[in-house]
Amino acid sequence: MDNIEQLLVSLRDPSNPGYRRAVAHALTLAEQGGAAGEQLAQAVFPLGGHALTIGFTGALGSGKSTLVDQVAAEFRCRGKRVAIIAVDPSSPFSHGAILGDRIRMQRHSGDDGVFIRSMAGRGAAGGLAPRLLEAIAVFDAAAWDVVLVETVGVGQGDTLVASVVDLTAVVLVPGLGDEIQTMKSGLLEVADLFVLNKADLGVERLHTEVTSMLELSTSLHTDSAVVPVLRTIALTGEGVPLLVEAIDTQRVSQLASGQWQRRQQRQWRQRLSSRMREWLWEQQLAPFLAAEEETMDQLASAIARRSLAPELAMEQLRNLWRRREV
Ligand SMILES: Nc1nc2c(ncn2[C@@H]2O[C@H](COP(=O)(O)OP(=O)(O)O)[C@@H](O)[C@H]2O)c(=O)[nH]1
Ligand SMILES: [Mg+2]
Repeated sequence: MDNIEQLLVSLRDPSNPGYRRAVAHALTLAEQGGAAGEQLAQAVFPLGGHALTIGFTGALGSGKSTLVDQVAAEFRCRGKRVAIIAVDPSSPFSHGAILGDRIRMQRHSGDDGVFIRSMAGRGAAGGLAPRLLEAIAVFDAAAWDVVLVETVGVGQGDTLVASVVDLTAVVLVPGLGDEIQTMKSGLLEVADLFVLNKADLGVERLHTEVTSMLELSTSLHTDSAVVPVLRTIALTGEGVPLLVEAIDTQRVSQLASGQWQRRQQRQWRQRLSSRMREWLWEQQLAPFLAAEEETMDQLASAIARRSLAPELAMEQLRNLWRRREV
């Protein structure tokens, strides 16, 4: 199946017996990157642009997996084909959590309209899987209507998911005591929807806090759509149909206002910049640093001995760089 053309044909036809295997294979290629991954990415690009991608971010244990499972079920009720990407925490302490996720989502096994894929979060800053975007593009090309992405749930990296998905749902739960903290770390800026999960435990106070925070921020961002705040009990599925309704409303209103298109353009700009950065690093900076390893060692040791200021070391490096470029 290493022939990309052939793979594409199988990817386009869900009724083909080899379809799921083709999707899995394409995902693996996309994740591996390299020449084959790039060839695939280029081939699937024109086929995509149809899937609705939704990121779920929030603290570990806030119920993201449980919620994603319910949201998937709700989309299935509406006749949509749903792909789920669970970004695994690469921490050795989290194996239990991953296993838990698998068990929770097992009820979809046997449903051809659901495809679950785990991706390792290793490597990428903030714990986001490095080739998440490419994996989403594969699902998109393979005619999945909805792609749900569950993030790791640790640290600032969770806001990164917003750079790869259409809509970001921030999941909050009562009793963590750090609601305000969470808002400060950038989640407020990326949220298209707030989900107050574990509503069975009482989310009145949390709701008030989030609402007042949103009122403060909307006075600053006047061109953004209103960010809805929804209550769910993921354990039972309560509130999930309303959440899916809100997702759809958000999509429609952002498309109408142009916010959707502006975000896509912004995302592609960021991706192009970061690819240029990577390219420059690989082509120029990495070979330069490798060639100047001895100089780097000498400079570093001089700085460590405090006989050279880092600024002067930088000047020397810049001079070396400029001379190299001629
Ligand atoms: N009480 C209550 N517990 C929930 C709810 N949703 C999820 N949980 C529980 O919270 C725990 C963590 O859920 P999980 O989906 O693994 O969270 P994740 O780490 O964010 O993916 C599990 O024990 C769930 O059963 C809810 O709405 N109410
Ligand atoms: Mg989870």
